[in-house]
Amino acid sequence: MVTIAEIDTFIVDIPTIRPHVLAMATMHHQSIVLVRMRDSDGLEGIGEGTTIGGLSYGEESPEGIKLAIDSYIAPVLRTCDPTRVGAAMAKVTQSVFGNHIAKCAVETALLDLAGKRLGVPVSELIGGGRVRDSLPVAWTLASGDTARDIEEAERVLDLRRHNIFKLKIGKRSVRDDVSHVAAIKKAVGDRGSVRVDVNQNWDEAQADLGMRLLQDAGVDLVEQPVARHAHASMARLSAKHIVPLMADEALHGPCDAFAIAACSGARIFAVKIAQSGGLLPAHAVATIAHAGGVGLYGGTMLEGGVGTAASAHLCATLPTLAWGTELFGPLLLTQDILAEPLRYADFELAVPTGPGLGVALDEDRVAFHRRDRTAPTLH
Ligand code: MUC
Ligand code: MG
Repeated sequence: MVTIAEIDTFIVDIPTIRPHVLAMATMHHQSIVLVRMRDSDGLEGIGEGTTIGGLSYGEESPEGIKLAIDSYIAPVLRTCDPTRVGAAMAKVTQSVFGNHIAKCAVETALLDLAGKRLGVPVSELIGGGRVRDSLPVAWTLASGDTARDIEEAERVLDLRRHNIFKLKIGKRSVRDDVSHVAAIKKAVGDRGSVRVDVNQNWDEAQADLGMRLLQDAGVDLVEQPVARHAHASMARLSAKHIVPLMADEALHGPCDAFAIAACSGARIFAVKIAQSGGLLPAHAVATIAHAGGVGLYGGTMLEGGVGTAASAHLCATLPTLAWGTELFGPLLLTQDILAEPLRYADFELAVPTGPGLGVALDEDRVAFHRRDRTAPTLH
């Protein structure tokens, strides 16, 4: 039997190109957790598990993700046949509760290994296989300053890199946030779609007002306006407003997807591989959405190149993806940790075509940004 000979988990900290202002945190860097696995045949698989703003976004931190993998998941994986990804992940799930981001990182590495072994892209190993080779990709305007956001939108429109914009709101009063969004929508006009993400920061009454005003301002979608467990509020808001509500933090895998679809809590799902616990459960989330008439969007945890490539492979298998994706993570970072960066052009991200994830790490950059690197000696 093939076995896993080596598992290395480490954190790399990469500065962002500008402060990224979200309702719950302002990011100045991203902490990416990478997993590298070598099997007994010498093949290598890589995976990523990344969250946002330490512990401010969710229940897993970068340090906790590494600890869960090193102390609890790796010992189980050492007893598994890595060529049987579903069986290995089922065994991991028997002994590790929750920890979806950590599970996503190792599942990604196993899928990378499996794809390399079979000589096919990861997207051919999920669902019915790949149905698209490129994905529409949004950009998040979150500098914290309206004029700077408009300049940024103009620049990426000129570059033909993005014509979908997601604005992070929820920090200021509802009316101040709406004025900020309306100014950006006015500047962008029909050249782009403007959406907002409230990251759970409104109560239902604020969301009611916000959704009405945002709809009048020409906004196309409102993401997670209320708390993730407030399914009844989400259902009332979805029924009341024409602008669709998208679930994000509320979705931690297929069980949540089923519950939200069943109560009509959202008309769009942001499918995230990390939040779902991997590409395979994320595909199940998408299948439930499809069965329930819920639209699909490929979400991000602002991953670096490895996690973004993995998300792209998942999204490439979805027959319907009406709301596009936001797989722009590497573009928010000052350094790309991939040997060959992902390709963004004509408002789309090209899904890698090589075996496995189809990406490789830039080993020098990774070594430099590794949190546990030994300090360079001065001569
Ligand atoms: C989120 O809540 O969706 C996605 C884009 C971005 O800027 O933040 C993330 C997180
Ligand atoms: Mg969100």
